[in-house]
Amino acid sequence: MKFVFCFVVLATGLFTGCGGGSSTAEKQETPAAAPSAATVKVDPATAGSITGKVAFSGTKPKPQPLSMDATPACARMHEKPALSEDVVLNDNGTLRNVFIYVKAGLPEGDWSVPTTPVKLDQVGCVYTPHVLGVMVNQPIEISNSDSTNHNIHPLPKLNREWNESQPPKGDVKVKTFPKAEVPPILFKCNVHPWMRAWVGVVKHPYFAVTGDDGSFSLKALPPGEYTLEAWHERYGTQEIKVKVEPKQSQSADFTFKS
Ligand SMILES: [Cu+2]
Repeated sequence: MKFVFCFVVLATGLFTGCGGGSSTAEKQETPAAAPSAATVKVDPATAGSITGKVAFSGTKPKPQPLSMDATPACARMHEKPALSEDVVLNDNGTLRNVFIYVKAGLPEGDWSVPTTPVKLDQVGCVYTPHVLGVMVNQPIEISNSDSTNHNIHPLPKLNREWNESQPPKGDVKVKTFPKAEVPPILFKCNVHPWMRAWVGVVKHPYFAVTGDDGSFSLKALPPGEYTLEAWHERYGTQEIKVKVEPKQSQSADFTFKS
């Protein structure tokens, strides 16, 4: 076995079956409030990584301005119209807002869930960030930085749908999703039809979203043969198979075509 399973005995707090150095072995910090019986531990002595980028080829779509005219409170928060983020191309020819995760190949078991929240804000009547990833049961803190009302409305296929308003600078909402869900969950706002965010929910920590250089990195992976999936809201999904040998840094590049 190239990785070590650790069995957490809740009643006593004892750990059995763990390799040496368990106190420093984990990258994930605090375990979830209620871990189940078998939590996967990754042996840092053999862990590897996958890094890559998401290129774009083909006809470049023109960024479309969002029409906020119907809501002056939103329009006046922008000197120039905000642009739709459904396709964002970076200067280096890569594609932003691609959600990448390990779809298959990880060891069976549960993964420690960080208690650190992932943040989703509403700024200038735009969800920020546009695409994000979170682990199953990891808290998502949703805030409203605007001086106008929003109505947060996720439309999951596997998790429970909800729909709640949030007043200007209102209290932060803390939400979780108990089931893994990719393609990511679409978040809408019932007040402002242009507002969209996408939240990918994964049961393990191996996911990333491409930013302004189109790159991604999945670290502390146990050695194994993996299927990576990259998802983009306009261009769909792609898969790559990647084999990670012990301590190896492997690369995997995607290309989306228009
Ligand atoms: Cu809104």
